[in-house]
Amino acid sequence: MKTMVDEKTRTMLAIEREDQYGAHNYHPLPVVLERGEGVFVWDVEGKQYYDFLSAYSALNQGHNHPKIVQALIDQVKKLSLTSRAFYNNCLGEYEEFITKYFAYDKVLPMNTGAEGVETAMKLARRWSYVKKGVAENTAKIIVCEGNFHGRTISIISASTDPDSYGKFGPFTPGFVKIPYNDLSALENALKDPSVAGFLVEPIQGEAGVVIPSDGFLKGAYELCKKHNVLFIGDEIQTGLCRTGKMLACDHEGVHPDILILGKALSGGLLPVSAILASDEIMLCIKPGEHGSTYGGNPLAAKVAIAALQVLRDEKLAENAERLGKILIEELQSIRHDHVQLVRGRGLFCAMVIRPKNGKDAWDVCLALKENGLLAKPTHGDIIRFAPPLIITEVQLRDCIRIIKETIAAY
Ligand code: IF1
Repeated sequence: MKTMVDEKTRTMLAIEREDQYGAHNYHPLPVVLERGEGVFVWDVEGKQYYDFLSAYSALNQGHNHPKIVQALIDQVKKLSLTSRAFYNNCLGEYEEFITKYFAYDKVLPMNTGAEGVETAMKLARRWSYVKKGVAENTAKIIVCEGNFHGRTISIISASTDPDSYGKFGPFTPGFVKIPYNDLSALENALKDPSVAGFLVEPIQGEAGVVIPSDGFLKGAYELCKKHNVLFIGDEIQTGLCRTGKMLACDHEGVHPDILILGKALSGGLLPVSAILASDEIMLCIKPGEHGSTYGGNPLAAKVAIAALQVLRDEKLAENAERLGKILIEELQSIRHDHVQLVRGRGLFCAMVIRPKNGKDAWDVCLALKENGLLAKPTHGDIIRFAPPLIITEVQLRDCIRIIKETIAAY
């Protein structure tokens, strides 16, 4: 029999321990998870929750998808890491699989999303010097206000969020910031002949699921073509079926010159990222000019193949498209002082909460947690709702009920 003190102690012990020994670079919701399966997670008290964050879309295939776990287990027993000093028998198979899967000539495998973005930045600069004729060390990359591409020094140099870049200077030069979803601002910025690339999220995730106007992505791509600039699609969060298509760029038929993938590329089992491009672009980087110890390791190769197969075999884009319509429609039907607006595409959704009586999105997430659903606010007033894409309609409607009841009780 667990007493209230035990329950409090078990959760609080874990939190206090992290507080004592871990850096304070996060402020997590006060829940301590110990198990995950599919759309569910359980905390150290054994309480079950719907995971409505999916580790920021790294768990599109759900927690511990059996097929992806099996691929990991089978490979880890054989060979997990060789470094790229030697070949291994998995990388070529993965490279052929993923390049054909997304219709590109080449892939450069990395680990975290930020490494993928950094690699894309380096490749765009290199291409501009080698192919476009930009004077060395003058290349510029256009980015959008409100972007989130990671947390390295060069990536935060492109950020407009003080929480990301504040007191981390000096910054990497060469970034031009324009408003998101603004084709005239983009056209103006593209007039600079030293521009190498336009780095953009097809939907801005961290900014709060900000969806551009219809035609923005297509228009941006065409402007980039007109000015011989690379369209660099950061699909780390929006890709891999999250928005109801395999890639968010697919909603407008845009094929990025450089595609950046991460997160669900491994189904949440280990960090796997990648950039894909044509030979003309990718072969601007020569042997020994870029890489990483773990980049393209056999384990990541096999896990990524399985993760991509699951997306396709289980038709997760179609499921996200169909259930996303239900989620967004149901949440938009909520009439409450606290709910300012709901927006989303596929199962990538956000609710903007109007603070009231000193309570904000954080308080709503605490109440949702008590009711068995985990979500996390971003920028104080926005709650992101992004369940694993394997969720069933019955489970989704149960989550909608929880969200509606929680808001109503507010
Ligand atoms: C954290 C945010 C989301 C990303 C896009 C690159 C990366 C990310 C579009 C870098 C990563 C993560 C980082 C994680 C929380 C989460 C996040 F809140 F930070 F901004 F999703 F919106 N491009 N996003 O979303 O990939 O290096 O993390 O593998 O830093 O807390 P990473």
